[in-house]
Parts: sequence; structure tokens; C-alpha cells
Amino acid sequence: MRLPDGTGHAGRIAGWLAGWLLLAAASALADDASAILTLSHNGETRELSLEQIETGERHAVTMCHPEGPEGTFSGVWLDDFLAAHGLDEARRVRFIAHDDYTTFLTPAQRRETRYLLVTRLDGEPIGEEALGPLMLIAPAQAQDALEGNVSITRWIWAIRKISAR
Ligand SMILES: Nc1nc2c(c(=O)[nH]1)N[C@H]1C(S)=C(S)[C@@H](COP(=O)(O)O)O[C@H]1N2
Ligand SMILES: [Mo]
Repeated sequence: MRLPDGTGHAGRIAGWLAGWLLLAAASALADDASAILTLSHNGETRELSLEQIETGERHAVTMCHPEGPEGTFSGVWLDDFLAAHGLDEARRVRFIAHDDYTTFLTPAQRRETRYLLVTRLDGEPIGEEALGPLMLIAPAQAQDALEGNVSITRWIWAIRKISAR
């Protein structure tokens, strides 16, 4: 016996919808739980997800990034992130980007100005087209940076690895 056309059609839509919802839920979970950063210390390596980076207090600042993106940049203070991983005393904290650009910060440089490890722009994880997935900014220097009065060589974006020693 054949089901009336209406039921079959509705059933297909319901099935499609359920499948789609499942996929959407799974990918939302993966977004926060998949590894975006390699953290290494004395040869020991860990892969961290967005939610593992965003522990503790978050900080937000609304500004224009000299490289283009503007809005509310939020994340964790670099010093808090390092402390959470027992690395606050590191003599050198090196950052390596997806384009292989690299910089490092000494404790003295971290004392000169506070660096924010940015995880989100306007509340959303940051895509590679918007300098993501992670970037370093110095909020206190934002206006000077925009006006070109201060060097932003340490405002590394597209960070894929942080290595401390
Ligand atoms: N990932 C990444 N971050 C980077 C760079 C880069 O090439 N890649 N260039 C740095 C340098 S040297 C400066 S002066 C500023 C601005 O770089 P730009 O003038 O090449 O855009 O971003 C810094 N951050
Ligand atoms: Mo530069």
C-alpha cells in the first residue's frame, strides 16, 4: 500500500530537518572544541581549543585594528593565559602565525603594555579572512597604532602556535 503523497513529503521534510539540525549542532560543538592552537613548553606540546583558551576572566575592547577589522575584540589577557598554563615566568614567549610570521615577547615587554589574546570579534570566533583564529593586540596602544605613532610589529595575527621557554 502506498502512503498518501502529503505524508511522504512531510516525512521527507521532517527527516531532512532533523538531519540538518543534527549537523548544525555537531558543527557548533566542533567549532568550540576543535584544536586551534598549539602550546609548547620545553618540547612538551598541547593542542588547545577555543573553549580551553577562553578560561577565566574575559576582556573586551571596541576599536579599529590597523589592519582593517573593527568592532569588539574580546579574549583573555596574555598574562592570564600564560599563568593558567604555568608559563607566566617564561623568558621568551614566541608566537607563530599561519603565514609563518613570528614574534616573541620578553617579560619586560609584557610589562610595558598589556597584550590581549583575542579569541572573538563581535562575539564570534574569528575567521582567517579577519586575521583569526587568534591575534595579539595591545588595547592601550590602539589609537596610537591606528595613527601610525607606534609600531605594531608585535600585533601578530593568525596565530597558530605559542611556544614558551
Ligand atoms: N600573521 C602576521 N602578523 C603580522 C605580520 C604578518 O606578516 N603576519 N606583519 C607584522 C608587521 S611587521 C607589522 S608592521 C604589522 C603590519 O604588517 P603589514 O604592514 O605587513 O600589514 O603586523 C605584524 N603582524
Ligand atoms: Mo613591520
